[in-house]
Formats: sequence, structure tokens, C-alpha cells
Amino acid sequence: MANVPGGAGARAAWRGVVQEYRSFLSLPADAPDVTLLEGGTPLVPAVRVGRGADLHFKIEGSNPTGSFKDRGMAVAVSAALQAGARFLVCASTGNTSASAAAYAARTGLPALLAVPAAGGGVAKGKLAQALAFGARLVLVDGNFDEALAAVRALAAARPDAALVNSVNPMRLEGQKTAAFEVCDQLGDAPDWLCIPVGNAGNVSAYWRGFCEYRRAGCATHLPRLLGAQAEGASPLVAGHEFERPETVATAIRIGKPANAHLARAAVAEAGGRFLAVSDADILRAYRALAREEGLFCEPASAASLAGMWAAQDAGLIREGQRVVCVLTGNGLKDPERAVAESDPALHAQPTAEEITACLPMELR
Ligand code: AN7
Repeated sequence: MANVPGGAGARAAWRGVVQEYRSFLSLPADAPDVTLLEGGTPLVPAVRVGRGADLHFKIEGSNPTGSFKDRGMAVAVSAALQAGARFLVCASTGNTSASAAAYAARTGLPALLAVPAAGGGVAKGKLAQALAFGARLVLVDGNFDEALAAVRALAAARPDAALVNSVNPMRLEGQKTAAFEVCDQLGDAPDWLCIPVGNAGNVSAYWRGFCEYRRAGCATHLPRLLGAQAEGASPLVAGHEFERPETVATAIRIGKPANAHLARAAVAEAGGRFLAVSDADILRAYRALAREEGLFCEPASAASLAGMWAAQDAGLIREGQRVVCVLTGNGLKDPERAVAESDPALHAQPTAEEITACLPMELR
């Protein structure tokens, strides 16, 4: 033991999703190892908001660019390099573009990002990331669905482009590793996985991950899936596309999910359900996560908890069941929403008396 470096808490360092789970990934053997050490995110037990469920949160905002997209981007960019792509392209409600920009910078590939300017557009933090990483950020006069259609056409005409939206199968390969981690962290699959659904890639990726892990003997059963959509952008609940999707959860303001077919199949196989939650319910969950759990996620992520509450009210999720809510993105992504949903800051002169006077009445 004397020769082992590190202190009492030392253990093997996390190596990123490609190296940690390579044998589970359908990535060409000669693809390079592209990584920002994504994955390996915490699974945090709930203390207050579980309403009788044995609830845990998968904190995907702890990834390098603050969302789950990094898992898929590591694998997609690795495959893109192997295939000889000369640039990355995507449409995005913000997080895919932030992640693509980071992995582009890391590998030296240029990135072309088309984000919606219409209807309130994309959260500030995500735009800041794309710009900071040096990507070409294109504000498109339209919504996400229109931007995605445009970049799909672009990529079809340009064999030297790597389209890194979740229509790229390598994205889902990377994202399924989150399901592996959930099983590793809980010792088995949960009873329910609650997850926000926009373009419907991530719910499909989790399902693939759970199925493969069970087949490999790493889990004894499969979870049921609860896909939460924002009411104003809920094509999988309504059964028809939305031409003008609208919600405060800008990340999931998507009316024509590209992976709808995969997500429908996954939720059907899982004996799960898609549920719509209102913006008010999303913001209630968003505030509760921050103020009662100390977990700051972006509004879209809070749809998972709002969805769980709705499923409990509907009698779908029962007392004592083990539930994982996926908190897909970091709260810092959308600082304007955070401020809008909070009490205003106080003001004082720099004296002990004035600052003490800012305490709540019972502590003054
Ligand atoms: C925080 O970045 O579609 O159902 O272009 O950013 O796999 O689309 C983001 C989606 C959930 C929905 N939570 O996942 C994009 C984009 C957050 C997100 C979703 C997104 P999918």
C-alpha cells in the first residue's frame, strides 16, 4: 500500500465515456479518443421533494459544458474525425450548440451552429458558451424545427460535414452511458426514469442503455419511462406536430421531434408514458429543486420532476418506488430565468448594522 499514490480517498480517475464504456459503444475501433472527461456525474438523493418516492437526481449539469449533450458529442466527434469530417454542424435550442462548440475547439474542427432567433430564442448562457469556444453562431430567423430541417439539407449536400444533432446515431450511443451509470450508482435499474423530452433523443438513448445493460447482466430489470414534455411543445402527448411550439423551457421548445419514432417505441416497450406539464408546473419544480434541494438546473430539466409529480397524482408512480429524475442541464445556462423566478437582491451600506438588518425578522 505504501507505493499507492494519493490519499485515503484515492481511486481510479474517471476517463470519460468513450474509455469507460468502450466495449458497449458501436464506435469504429480506430476512432480517436475524444474527451473532456464527460460523464461520471453525481446521482443525488432527494431530501424534500420526493412526495413519498425513493427519489434520486442524475445531475447532468455537472458535465463539462453543463449538459448531457457532452456524452453524445464525445462519441459523435470521435466518429466524425475517424470519418474525415472537415467541420461540425448542428441546429440547437442551445445545449447541443454549446457542446458541439466545445468539442470542436478541443479537436480543432470548425463548428457551424444554427440556433433559433424566433420566439425568445435561446438562453443567454448557451449563446455565451458557443461564442467563447469560437464557433460560428448563426441566429436563424425561425424556430428549432426549421433550423434542423435546414442543417439536415446542408449536411446531405456536404459529405465533408458532420451533422451532430441526435439524428446522428453516435450521439445516442454516447448518451446511453448515463443509463449505465444510473444502474452502477443504484446497484440496479430504478422503477421509473423521469426525463424531459424535446427532440426525443435522450429518452431513446437511456432506453437503449438500460436494455443493453440488462442484457449484459449488469441490471436485473428495466425501468418504466416517464417522458415529460412542456404543454406548449408536447407533440408526443398530443399525437400531432406543433407548428409553433411555445414554453419557458426553451431547451425543449421543439414541435417536430426528429427521434419521435424511437421515443414512442421506447416508451411503449417500457410500459411508460408521455405526460405534458404546464409552464407553471415546470417553474414550480424549478424553484423547488433550487430552494428545497439545493439543485440548480435549467427550466427544461425541471420538467422531469414536474412530470414525476404529475405521474404520482395520476397514480402511475406509487409510494416507495425508486425513481430517477434526470436533471439534464445546469441552472447557469439560463440566468435570466433564474433572476425572474427569485426574490430581488437587497441593498445596504457596508456596515454590520445595515447588513444585519437584511436578515429575516426572526434572526435580526
Ligand atoms: C437541458 O440543444 O435539443 O429530447 O438542441 O437541452 O434529447 O432533445 C436540447 C434538448 C432536455 C431534451 N433538457 O432532450 C438542443 C436540444 C435539456 C436540453 C432536452 C434538451 P432531447
